[in-house]
Amino acid sequence: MEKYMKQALELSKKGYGRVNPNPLVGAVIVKDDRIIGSGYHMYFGGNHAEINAINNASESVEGATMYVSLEPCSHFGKTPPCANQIISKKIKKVVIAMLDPNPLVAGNGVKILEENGIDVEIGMLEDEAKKINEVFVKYISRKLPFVLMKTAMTLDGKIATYTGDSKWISSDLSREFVHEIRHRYTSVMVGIGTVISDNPSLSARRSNNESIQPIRIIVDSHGKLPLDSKIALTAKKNKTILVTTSMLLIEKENKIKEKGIEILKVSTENNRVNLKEMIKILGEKGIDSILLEGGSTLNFSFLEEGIVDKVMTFIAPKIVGGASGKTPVGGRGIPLIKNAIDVKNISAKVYGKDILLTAYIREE
Ligand code: AOF
Ligand code: ZN
Repeated sequence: MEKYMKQALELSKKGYGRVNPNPLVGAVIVKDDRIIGSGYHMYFGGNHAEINAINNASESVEGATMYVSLEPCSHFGKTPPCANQIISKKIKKVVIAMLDPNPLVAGNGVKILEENGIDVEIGMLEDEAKKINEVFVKYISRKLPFVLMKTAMTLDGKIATYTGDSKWISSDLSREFVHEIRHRYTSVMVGIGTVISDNPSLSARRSNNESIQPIRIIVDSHGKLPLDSKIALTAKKNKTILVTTSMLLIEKENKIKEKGIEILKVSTENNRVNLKEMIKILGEKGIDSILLEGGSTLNFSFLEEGIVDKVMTFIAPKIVGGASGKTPVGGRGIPLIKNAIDVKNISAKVYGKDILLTAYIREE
């Protein structure tokens, strides 16, 4: 029954921000139309959801049905395979929202369950499940971080007035949601221009809950980072990576390192950081997700390189005009509409006084 899978999916979301780069997984065990156990993957390296649900069960799970948001695993990883545990506890049926894209599992979990006489049903609320795990799905198959480009603009498409003022365009409620995303994502990234103009702290500050702090990544090809910026002053507390090139002078490099900032040097492309190389290295370092928060030059470069997966645009009911006021995506731009970057699956939601548009650049 879908209501049980819905509950498994809701449970899985409790792991947001804590399980990366592993998947968000929830499981509910049902007997005679009653929930007798439930669990979710709580933190990276912890028990898988299925095991937590079995361990939490209030009675024997023999003959019961398990609803689980991801195919049970079949591999020995940090923990033994969940499929084996399901079999030995004599669970009768397993309903799965989505198959596991992890090449170590990929259908093998289902195969083992079926070979052991367990009924398996696949695909209940699959689209919802895939959306919740969109970061995992990309990262496990390509080892590249999932990139979400977030912008907030006025109704007339500006991210700042012509004087450069930008605090605040979107409402409190929209900004609260941004902190929720910073909590969920492994890293948050900006270009050096944004550090110089806004002096952001790039921390996650949810008002009602404790937040997991994202790794802060600054793209700064020449090493212009002000040593008295909030980023530099808080780097000993919040992990920070400065992505730069050989154009960074050694003297400045030492000063940046003294602040507790990790330096990542990559090759240059048109005198700037080679972004494709950068995200490949970040993926290799285990960073599964990047929340890209501007500025407009870096946003365009990311889009141009085809490395953005999802866009979220808050539109505030304000108009500021001004020909020189910045827009969310700057850079050189695309000369012809026929070559515009198409977004897919666009959806709109009202967020306080703002409208949030969400769309995808590439369909996985
Ligand atoms: C999880 N949590 O609830 C489920 C997972 O690194 P390991 O050994 O914990 O294994 C991670 C893989 O296990 C993961 O990529 C996915 O394929 C599978 N299922 N993982 O972290 C869970 N059910
Ligand atoms: Zn497992």
